[in-house]
Order: sequence, then C-alpha cells, then structure tokens
Amino acid sequence: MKDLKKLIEIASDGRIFIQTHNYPDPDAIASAFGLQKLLEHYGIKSTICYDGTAEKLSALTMLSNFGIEMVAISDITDMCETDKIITVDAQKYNSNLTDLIGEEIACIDHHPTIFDCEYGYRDVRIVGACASLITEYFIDNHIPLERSVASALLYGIKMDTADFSRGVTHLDVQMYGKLFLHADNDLLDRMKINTLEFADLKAYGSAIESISVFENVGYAFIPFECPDALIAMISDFILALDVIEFSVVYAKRNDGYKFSVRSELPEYHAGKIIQYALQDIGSGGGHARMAGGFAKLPSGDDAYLSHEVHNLFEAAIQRYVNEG
Ligand SMILES: [Mn+2]
Repeated sequence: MKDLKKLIEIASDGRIFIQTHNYPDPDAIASAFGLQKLLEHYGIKSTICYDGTAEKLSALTMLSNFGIEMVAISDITDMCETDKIITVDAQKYNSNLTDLIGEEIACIDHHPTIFDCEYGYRDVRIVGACASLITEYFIDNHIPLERSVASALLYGIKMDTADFSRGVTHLDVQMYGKLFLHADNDLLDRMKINTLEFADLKAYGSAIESISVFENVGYAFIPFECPDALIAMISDFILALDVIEFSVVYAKRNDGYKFSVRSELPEYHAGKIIQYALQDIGSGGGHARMAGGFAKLPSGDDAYLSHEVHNLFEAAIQRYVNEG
C-alpha cells in the first residue's frame, strides 16, 4: 500500500533507476516522470530507463512536450548489482519487463499480479492508470505539481483509460480533477487529436484485412513487427466494431507473437482468458477489460496460425466461463 515515507527511505541510498515496461506507453512514461519528480522533491536523483523502443508518436511527443528524459537500456553500460530499480506500470517477472542486473526494490503498478515478487516497497492497486497512483502521492503529501508533470500525468490517465471509458475508478476521476487545475489543457487537447501516424495505417490495413469474427469474438493478425502501443490501439479499434465484444490482436515478433486482448463483457475477463490461452506457450495477463501477452506459436501459414489462435482462445473462454 501507499506509504511515501517508506518509499523515500528505501530509495535514499544507492543509484536509483525507474524502469517502465518495455515499449513504454504514455501511462508508463507519465508515471516514471512523475515518480522521478516526486523523488527529486526529496533530493533523490534517478534515471528513467526502458527496453524496447518508445517510438510511438504519442510517446515521443510526451518526451519533447514535457521535457522528459529516458534512457534506453542498451545505452546503459554501467548498471551493477548494487543499483536499485523501481518498476512503474509493470512488475518483475512479467514478459513485458526485461530483468536487469540491478535490484528491484520497489514496484508501483496498477496491473493485477501474475507472478508474485518480494519488494522492499510495493504499491499495486487496480485503477485505470498508474499515473493516478503517482498523482495521489503528490496530492496527499501536498507536493507542488509543476505544469509539465501535471500535464504528463493527466495525459497518461486519459490515454490508459481511453478518455475515461475503460477501467476507470473513483481515484482516476479524483486525480483528474486535481491535475486539471495545474495542467496545460490546450496542449493536451492538441496531443489527443494527433495520435495516429502515417506508418500506423499499414498495421491497421493488414489487421483489417485479416479480421475474422466468431460469434462476438474478433481476431486480427499483423504479420510484421510493430510497437505494443500500436497493437493495443488496433485491439481497441477492432473492439469498436458493433458485432465484436471481445478482440484478440496478435503481431509477429522475431522470437514469437505479441498479443493484445480487449473485452467489453463483464463475463469475459480479458486478463484471465489470455492467461489461460497462452499459459503453455508463453504468458499473458492483465485487467478485466484490457490485457496483453507474449507466446510462441507453432510454425505454419497465416491460415494455420489463425486457426491455432482461435482454438486457444475459444478453449480459454470456455474454461473461464465454466469456472464461473
Ligand atoms: Mn498503465
């Protein structure tokens, strides 16, 4: 649970890294930036780091608009065992968090836990955005919110909750109210409009081409590498089709397949269903309405793959429904 004094205590010696999940999205970046400023308020310096790329426009514009500095893990050559890591918007042992040599001392996250891990400090609460948890530390402790920090956190909340339409809790709404007073709301409105890049259209195009629907479940495949955040956006897009109430989008990676799942049905828990579907060939998990995972699939042509994925999720949905 939330205990700022304890967090500051364990972060007050050694070199501190704040690590987001791989391919960080706006909520991960906002949370890391917010935490960095929070620690700075107590005289603690830290470095934000990530694996994968932050190549999506929504992520890149955050860095330039809010003056956020993040270092790719490939550019950190001197991390050692005594360095300390705080994971944000991610938890140790998950497939979306590269295990680094430093010691994971703390975790602040809003995802359900898939693999238990002992941290010196743990604040994992299921809310719409990790940025809401970070904001609460500022509010509860009366720490001033700079305009750039408030704007970044607000952007993270908006993006992760799909503009307050997904997984929203009272805390998200409360924190939105607080941040709104300090944020650059005109800038945020402009950022929200321009989130689609020209290159994204290619991924949308192939997903649309491959889409198949079985009852109320939609499947789509992207046969080339693309960022996690884009796969997630396409999963949201497929879910917006009126006949689809549960979407499964998977994209090729050089060593397997990245999955993104969305559900609008309370009786189909996205996190549980993907966990069941991928448990023998990889791993997956997440929230009731949004989840992700990574797995290897048997080799074969696209038709064979889609057949396999369909079978895996069909069985997982059955299993989840039967467990009631
Ligand atoms: Mn998040």
